Amino acid sequence: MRDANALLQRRELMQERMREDGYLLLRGVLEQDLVLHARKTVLDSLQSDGQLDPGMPLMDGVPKSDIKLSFQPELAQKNNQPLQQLLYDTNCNLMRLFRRFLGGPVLHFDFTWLRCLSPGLGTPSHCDIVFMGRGTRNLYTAWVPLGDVDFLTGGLMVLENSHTNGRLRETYGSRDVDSYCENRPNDPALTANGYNGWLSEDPNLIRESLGGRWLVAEYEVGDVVIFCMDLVHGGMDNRSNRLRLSSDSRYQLASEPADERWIGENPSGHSRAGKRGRIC
Ligand SMILES: O=C(O)CCC(=O)C(=O)O
Ligand SMILES: [Fe+2]
Repeated sequence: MRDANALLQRRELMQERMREDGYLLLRGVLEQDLVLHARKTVLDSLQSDGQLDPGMPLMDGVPKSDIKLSFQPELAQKNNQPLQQLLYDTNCNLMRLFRRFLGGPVLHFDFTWLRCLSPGLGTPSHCDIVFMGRGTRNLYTAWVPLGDVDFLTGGLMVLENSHTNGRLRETYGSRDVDSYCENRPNDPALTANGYNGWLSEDPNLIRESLGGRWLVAEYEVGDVVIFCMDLVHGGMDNRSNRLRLSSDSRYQLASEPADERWIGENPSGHSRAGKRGRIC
């Protein structure tokens, strides 16, 4: 991936790069003390639940060998005050960055996707639009490494130019994981085994079929990647003995419609309350 730090002061240049690449990699722009504090808060909580190897330093985040963790949004909520501040405080760098990039007052989703990925396979390839596409498409994800993430630990990867694929946008990209057929009793989409939203579980196959390269980077505390809803991305495998900690959160102009599943005190998310029927 290439970084976009040189464009930071100019909204038009950031917008142009986003149209061109589908992502902006920004190095060292977040408050490092808040990132580390957020990491510590997550690890403190895992440690008090007995999930970390007590023989290893806390901040290394080494899980016990029999512990499998992945998506842990409960560790991102109000009790993780430094993370909330880092991601959503209007006076902190990330919200300021979005104000500049979007050019107006910013609305963020209240739900935070917090990941503590155990050693093992990475997040399958997907576009975010299928999980959060009921409002504006002018919506962006901020992927924030909560700690340094090298190639062994495996962070975010993005598929080059995939956001410009019109056919993908019209097919896969027009789906909604929480939509079901009202006129089909017991539509499996209503159950927990409904469509999971993945484009592919095999990053090599999807690259061969869509073209482009998988673009990767190693990340440090303070970095962030911002990307658009149509960019195919995933997570690299974690081949280390540590957890890979990161958060992803979402931002848009406050003046544009928002996907109600992710807004409010207790967002409905992909629960039954978030399902929407249609006639098929
Ligand atoms: O962190 C990951 O493994 C996946 C991240 C992701 O899908 C996202 O930020 O939207
Ligand atoms: Fe995603």
